[in-house]
Amino acid sequence: MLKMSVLATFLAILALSPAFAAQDLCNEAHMKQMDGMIAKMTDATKKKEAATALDMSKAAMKKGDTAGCMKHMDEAHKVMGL
Ligand SMILES: [Cu+2]
Repeated sequence: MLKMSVLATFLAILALSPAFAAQDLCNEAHMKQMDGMIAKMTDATKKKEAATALDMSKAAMKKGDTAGCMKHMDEAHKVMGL
């Protein structure tokens, strides 16, 4: 039961946190945040996978392709277990 309430709290924080609102994820600040989170990953394979997805997300962001940016960002998040 404790595990469930921790998860529920975590999800509530994600939902409420402006940093994790979908429309706010494709920006330099969040990219920096992602870089930091990926740098802390311990699984080398997943780390590389997440970094690759994030690179594609950054490339899409530079082109002004928010949908593409979100798509690759989502991939990176999934690899990171978010
Ligand atoms: Cu992200």
